[in-house]
Amino acid sequence: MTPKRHQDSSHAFAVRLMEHLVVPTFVLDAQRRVIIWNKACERLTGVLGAEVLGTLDHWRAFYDAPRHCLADILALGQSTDLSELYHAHTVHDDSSLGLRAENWCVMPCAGKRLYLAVDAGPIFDEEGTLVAVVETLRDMTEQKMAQMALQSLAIKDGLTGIANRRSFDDTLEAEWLRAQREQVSLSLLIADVDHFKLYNDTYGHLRGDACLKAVAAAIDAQALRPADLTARYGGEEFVVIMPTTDADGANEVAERIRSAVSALGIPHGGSGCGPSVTLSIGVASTIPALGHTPDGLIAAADRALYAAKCSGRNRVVSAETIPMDRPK
Ligand code: GH3
Ligand code: MG
Ligand code: MG
Repeated sequence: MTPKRHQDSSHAFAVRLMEHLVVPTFVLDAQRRVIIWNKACERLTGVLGAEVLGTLDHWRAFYDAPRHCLADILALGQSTDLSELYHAHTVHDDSSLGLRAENWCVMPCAGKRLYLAVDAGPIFDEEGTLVAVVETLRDMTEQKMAQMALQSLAIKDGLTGIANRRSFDDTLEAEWLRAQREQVSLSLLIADVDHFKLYNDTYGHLRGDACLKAVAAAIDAQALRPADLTARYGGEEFVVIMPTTDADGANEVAERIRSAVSALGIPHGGSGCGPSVTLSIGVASTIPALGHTPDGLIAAADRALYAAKCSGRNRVVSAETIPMDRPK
């Protein structure tokens, strides 16, 4: 075989190898035109090589509006765009290794949204000039969905779907420190379903669960600011953290919540304590002083709740001034 023929056949072999590689792969030349679009890439994207070869249209396989893919970013040397364009990304210390990123892709031709892990690697000639960029793709959708489900399980209450006790503790700690730093008000309310033991005894535990779900949704719907957090504190007790909200604002929210739950009209008459399910609510607000912990705020809201129970239930009581007992 002559050297020329040998070169031709090894080039043909390299192209065939790329074509049949099980990893979805496409290659751009230095002008970012598609020069290889392998079969696995066709299967993943639903776009045929014939539709994109020789064009700058590879983005159409992944997104529904023009934008750069990772291979373009590498070819253009614009890695500063990565955080804007990708959900997650890594820039290797050694630039010859290229770029790595992850993203949710619309996949217009495949007809399903996929979470793709993408590597873009540069190919240089003997002089060190960039001649092509290879982009390989991995479908990570299942792993991403499983990870998101686990994350959601860790922060959500299983019965009501609102935040759980753990996210309440974490959020209160974070908001406390922020309010302390910025010296702004932080408010907390604790709501407790009135005579709920009697509700369970009268209507059964399953209806009790359904009642808690409805009450949680009604409370959550009234905590309107994006920064507010509604959580299940435990049993039939719910909490709302209201950052940058003073006592007046917090009392308004609490009254709205009380009235919304009462308006649900969940019958509680059979138990002989009122026509429908109601809440008692304790509210506390403070501008956190240095050296204090959120425990004082919780204790104050709890005392206000106790006062609401003792003074007849279905009401809001505010602990306007909070004696902060224990510095850290
Ligand atoms: P009060 O008006 O003083 O708050 O009276 P209460 O009966 O609501 O208070 P108590 O603390 O005596 O009862 C709370 C009840 O909440 C008892 C418990 O069985 C019920 N409970 C707690 N968690 C759940 C739950 O997840 N599902 C159901 N169905 N009931 C629950
Ligand atoms: Mg209770
Ligand atoms: Mg109760």
